[in-house]
Amino acid sequence: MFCHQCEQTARGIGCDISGVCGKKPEVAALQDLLLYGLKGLSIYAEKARQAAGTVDEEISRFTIEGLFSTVTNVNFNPARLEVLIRKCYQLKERARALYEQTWKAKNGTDAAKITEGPAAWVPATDLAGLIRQGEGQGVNTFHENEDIKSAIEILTYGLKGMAAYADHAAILGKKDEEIFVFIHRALAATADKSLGLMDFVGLAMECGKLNLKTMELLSQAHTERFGHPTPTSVSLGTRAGKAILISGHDLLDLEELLKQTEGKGIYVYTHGEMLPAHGYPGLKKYAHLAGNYGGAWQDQQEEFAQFPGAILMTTNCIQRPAESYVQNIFTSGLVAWPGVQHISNRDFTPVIKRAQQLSGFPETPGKQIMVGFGHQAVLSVADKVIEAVKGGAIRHFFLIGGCDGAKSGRNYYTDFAEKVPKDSVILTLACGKYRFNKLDFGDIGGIPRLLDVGQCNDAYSAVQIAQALAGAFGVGVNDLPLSLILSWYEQKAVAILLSLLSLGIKNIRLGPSLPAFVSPNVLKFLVEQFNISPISTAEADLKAILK
Ligand code: SF4
Ligand code: SF3
Repeated sequence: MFCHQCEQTARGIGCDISGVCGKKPEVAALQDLLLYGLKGLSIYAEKARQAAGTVDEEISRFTIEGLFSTVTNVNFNPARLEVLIRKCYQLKERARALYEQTWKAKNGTDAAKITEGPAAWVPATDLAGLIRQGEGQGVNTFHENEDIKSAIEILTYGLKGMAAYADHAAILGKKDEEIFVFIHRALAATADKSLGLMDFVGLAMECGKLNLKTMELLSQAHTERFGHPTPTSVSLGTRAGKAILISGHDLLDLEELLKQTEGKGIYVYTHGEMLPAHGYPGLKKYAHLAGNYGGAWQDQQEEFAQFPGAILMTTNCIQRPAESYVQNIFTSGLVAWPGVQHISNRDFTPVIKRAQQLSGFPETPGKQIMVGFGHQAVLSVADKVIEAVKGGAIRHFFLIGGCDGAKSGRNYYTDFAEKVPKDSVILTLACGKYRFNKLDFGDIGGIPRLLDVGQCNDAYSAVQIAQALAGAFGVGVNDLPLSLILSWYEQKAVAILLSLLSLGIKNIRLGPSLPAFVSPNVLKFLVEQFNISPISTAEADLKAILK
């Protein structure tokens, strides 16, 4: 195996024996094969669309589900990956038939056969054969030129992240054909050996633009269903009673769980990226949505072992469950771990039953933290904010956000937030916030100094806030007293980074380390075009920013 798609990749180079995340070589091979199959599917989906004007929605939905299944910490189950791979082939053949039939009907001749590459791929008949096929399709086969390979990888990981958000939006009934068209076109391009470096750089920028659109769609999906988030205090204490912990990003799973647990004496706690759910009127109306438990994903083995109830993992990021809680944990959606019970169709009966068998919590008071500062909430007090900036009460804004992870270097973000001067405001989003969201930052004339904008996909909200402020001051976003201090871990962060770059946002500081899949020349290009820089120390970076 060789995988370096995430930040914790072995030695900062690549996982080649087994994944630091727990991904075994056979799972890596199956994910590589699924991606390869999706390229073949995309080649025919694109051709079918050109010939027939459309492809059926199952093909588009499957493409995003397939991509999302290869994101870090989502699907570790060979059996479920095999099902996806076989379905991928079936849909590829359906797209091929649609293309060839339409071609023949229009032109009276047979369409030229594609005889090699992913479009011509036929899956092996058994799992061992699929693994062998996947072993020959890893990232190192993407291109022989190091820089082109790097650009293809950036595009691929951006597409994976974008697919995750498109899937969340589609689950809530929001779809956009333009997004599907782009994903098929871009995935097909990754297999096209005639394309050069700047083609992929262009596609990566386009991916950033389309990902912003995808996050906007998801934001609409969330706010239309659950209302706009409002500032809300969340308890870190516990309520006496049975308990369920829900993690990940899927708010529909949470809503269903809340409905199904209503009146059953069970309290529901949010974990990780589910924390912003407390800010949505349509979710906080459930009195048994009790509070937030634990930190970011990388602490789950310790924290889940101590959780006296059932645990539900939606979307990502699951880690190998310890023996002590493997009977208590469940997966939903695209998440899968071998031996962990999977919930289909949002019927959470097994989760509820398990929670009822476990002891639950005693009543324990806890600290309160604030969430719910989405773009509507922040922009409703824009006048106050603008006045505070003009009057000198607010000197600078820092967006400190992104993924959390296990590396010790991530203390930088805690350190940075603590050292931000008292006359500056911190905006945060995604699970990286757990590095500092339980600290007291106080306020500036009633404006909290720490504003939790939401999940990683709410980067859309942060962009809305930045653009509105830039508009109010009559400057560009790069001219605002705003600095972006980002942390990345998995591929959704790559998609968000591409969105920010596609908006022309410069001077981003990125850590805790730079992606292993960015070649020296591509990095040079990013530095020249966007002045991206790696984080150094909190003191030095703050000094440089505020000088
Ligand atoms: Fe390694 Fe990350 Fe790939 Fe897992 S996802 S195998 S940790 S690079
Ligand atoms: Fe975190 Fe996995 Fe990326 Fe949504 S939950 S940000 S790492």
